[in-house]
Amino acid sequence: MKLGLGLYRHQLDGDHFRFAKQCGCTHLVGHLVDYFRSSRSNRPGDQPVGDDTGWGLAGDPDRLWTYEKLAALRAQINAAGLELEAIENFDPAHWYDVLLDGPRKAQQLENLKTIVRNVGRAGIPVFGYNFSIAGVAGRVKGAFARGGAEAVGTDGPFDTPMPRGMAWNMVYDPHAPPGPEPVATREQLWQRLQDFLDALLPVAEEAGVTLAAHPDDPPMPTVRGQPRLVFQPVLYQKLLDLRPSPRNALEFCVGSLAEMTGGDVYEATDRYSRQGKLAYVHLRNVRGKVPHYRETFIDEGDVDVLRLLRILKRNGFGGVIIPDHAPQMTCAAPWHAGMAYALGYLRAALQSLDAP
Ligand SMILES: [Mn+2]
Repeated sequence: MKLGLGLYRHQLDGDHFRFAKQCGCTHLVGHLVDYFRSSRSNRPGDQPVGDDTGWGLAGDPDRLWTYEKLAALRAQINAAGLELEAIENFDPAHWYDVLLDGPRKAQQLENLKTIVRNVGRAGIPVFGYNFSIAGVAGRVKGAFARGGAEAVGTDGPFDTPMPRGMAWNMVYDPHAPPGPEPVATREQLWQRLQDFLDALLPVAEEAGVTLAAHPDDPPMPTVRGQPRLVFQPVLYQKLLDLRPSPRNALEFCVGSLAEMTGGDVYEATDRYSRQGKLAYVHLRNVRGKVPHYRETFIDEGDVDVLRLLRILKRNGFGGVIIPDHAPQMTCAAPWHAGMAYALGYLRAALQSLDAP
């Protein structure tokens, strides 16, 4: 197993690459969506949370991520002695009507194909996505982790209707007419995923890019009144079986799976890693389940992380593990300290698993 770090768009620079290397990482996962653009409430020093207006303004619908930009990013990361394992998340500006089944859907599926082709040509093996109408919404922030470290969680369902002009918890059209976005049915949402996979998988197969699906975060049956796709562990199997392909795989988020009300995180880890379906792993700890859970330090929540890593090793998982989120530690560099703590813990755990 390989240790990696996920970096937000504004962190894709030499200092953060060196920080990852210093923490023992060999791989990076990069975000190109700017989750903090024109945001009313998000601070770029931590994972995005936002308020009922979402994280902020989505990107430029007409500017797709080019081969040149992706290749330059990979080269810069390689020069720092690291590999770029994945790009994580599409910009809502590039696929809102794929999620909402709107009038620009056909054009936006072409957008996504272009991006996946560019990612493959740049030699980046994985694209992580989260097929979600409301996105990562409804979380709160507080002194939830050990010693009062700031972390996120949920305080109940969040079903305030999603306004028009929003998708995936970002604003793609600030001038949209007022009123709520019509609510989709669960069947419609699965049909939209199927349309996405039918369009993208042949391109991914040709481009050598694995499409890796993140489960719902938070994994509630609805958020903003809109249905969710993978909010129970068993629904990951439905996603895989919908369109079987070596390029249809999982961005396996242990924290989100542990927050789910059904199933069991160890059983789910065994089941999906045995199938060889984990493209890469988000590994964080959590206390409680939806609709009331808290993110914690990696060594203090409900998940026995060492047991989980033993399951991955037993099933031959050789991919990248990143800490996903970490609580903010009280010091001059809260994000760095939180990540360094999680990475140090994971590095020790992986070394001890590999010891004779
Ligand atoms: Mn995750």
